[in-house]
Amino acid sequence: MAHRVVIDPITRIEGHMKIEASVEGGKVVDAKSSGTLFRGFEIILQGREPRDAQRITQRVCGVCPTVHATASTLNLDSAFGIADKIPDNGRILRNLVLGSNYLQSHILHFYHLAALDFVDVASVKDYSGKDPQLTSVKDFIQRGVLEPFMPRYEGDYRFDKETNQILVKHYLEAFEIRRLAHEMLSIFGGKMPHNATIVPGGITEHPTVDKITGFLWRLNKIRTFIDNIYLPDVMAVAKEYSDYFTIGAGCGNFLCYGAFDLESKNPDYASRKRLFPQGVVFGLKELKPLEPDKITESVKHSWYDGNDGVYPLNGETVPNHEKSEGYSWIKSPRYDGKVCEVGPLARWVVGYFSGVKEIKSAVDNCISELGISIDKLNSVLGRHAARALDAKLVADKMAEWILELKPGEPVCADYEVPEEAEGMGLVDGPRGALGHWIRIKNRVIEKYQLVVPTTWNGSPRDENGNPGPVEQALLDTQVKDVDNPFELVRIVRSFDPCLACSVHVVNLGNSKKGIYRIA
Ligand code: NFE
Ligand code: MG
Repeated sequence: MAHRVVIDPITRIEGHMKIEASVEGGKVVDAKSSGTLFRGFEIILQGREPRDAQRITQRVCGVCPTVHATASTLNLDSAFGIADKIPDNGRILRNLVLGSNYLQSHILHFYHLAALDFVDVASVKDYSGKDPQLTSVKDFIQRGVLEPFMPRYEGDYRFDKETNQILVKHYLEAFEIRRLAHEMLSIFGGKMPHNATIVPGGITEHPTVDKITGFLWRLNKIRTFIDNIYLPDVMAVAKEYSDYFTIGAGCGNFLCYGAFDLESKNPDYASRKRLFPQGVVFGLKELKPLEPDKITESVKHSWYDGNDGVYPLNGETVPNHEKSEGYSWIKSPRYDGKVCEVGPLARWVVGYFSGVKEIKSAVDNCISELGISIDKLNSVLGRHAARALDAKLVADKMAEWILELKPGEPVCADYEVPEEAEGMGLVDGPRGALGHWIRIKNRVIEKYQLVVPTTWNGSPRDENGNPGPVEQALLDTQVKDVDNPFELVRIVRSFDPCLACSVHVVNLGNSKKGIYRIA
């Protein structure tokens, strides 16, 4: 008989996610991923001045607000007819602000969310050195004050004591590095989270020599951390836990909208030249150009009323928590009817198949050092490796881009808000493909739709019964102990899911909802 494993909530991710898996004979035979928060942003935006979109949609998430600023401004640029008018300074500064957020987000994910699946923090109780940070962690652990590290599922921790202690030290150092990334973002973004400067037409901040210098020294410290600590740590995990190159394979289709504009004269976001190119790779074999008309959403198993297979701008957000077939607040986006994974791995697969030189050589070096074939990247560790390579490439490129800024030259183009228009903004954020769509009528928002990266990865089954990428990645996984399913959380966390920042469905009565074991 199948054993039902429920992990609710999944911790060390952003937002509220529940996983249900049926395990039979030690193997996952069925899996369901649910978003347990309602996102009401599309409804909140109706009837507002269009430029509220880039302020309000950033509030979707405190971790990746910058890509919402980017997607919503690309969306407004296209609706206002100025997508080909952004000055180079504006384009580059937008890239630097978005890149700063990529770096903090990837370092956050590896060290503060996922690494403790592989690193035994409890080893610090035997620490015998003099580092004040590790001594204080040791003190906490010895006094039994274990949060936020415990309780946890007990993983099959494989590093020796010294290596675990060094990795915990890196966990602590990563906080400082993320602070630098936030400061760097704030130099041209005003603040983090929720920057104030990315606007239709470009950006409101001007480059000056002192701002460039302040940005660059921080960036160089972060690059040193990525080169000397982050990448080697990911490789160490990859070597010690190499079986995780065969665990957690997803649907095998990879979608990327591209990111970091290298030109601003082509108004078509599906073909504009970007650091990460746009495209779709099916079955890790066939590269196809991105055709936005093929993006649809379905709600068959989501708590919404509406039709299935609908282009986002024609979609609706009509919540219905009573729907009997529903099991998630996440909709099911599909590309040409197919389930697609998005995120750093998708970016790197599409970049690899597109023949981007830096991407190809970094992937080839990585797989040759690990002694694996390219198809093994479709796995838990492949996602971690791609994220680390992503951080390195973006950081190195930022150091080049910042020197292309021209102090004194324009940062923003003029525009008028049209009476009626439609727009679309497509760009990859840290977690993958993000789309915003707008319809303006009488100079206000009539319709706004967002399809976010975790909507793709965390989606429930569609109307054809096809499970979403996380659900597919869980299928067939061997679970040693159904009461301690650490294999499953390692898979889910490799996607870096984010279900954050939406309107909670609350019961204002004080009734007990359930008893949760947090792990
Ligand atoms: Ni809230 Fe996000 C990113 C976006 S994921 S973290 O990256 O958009 O759904
Ligand atoms: Mg949506």
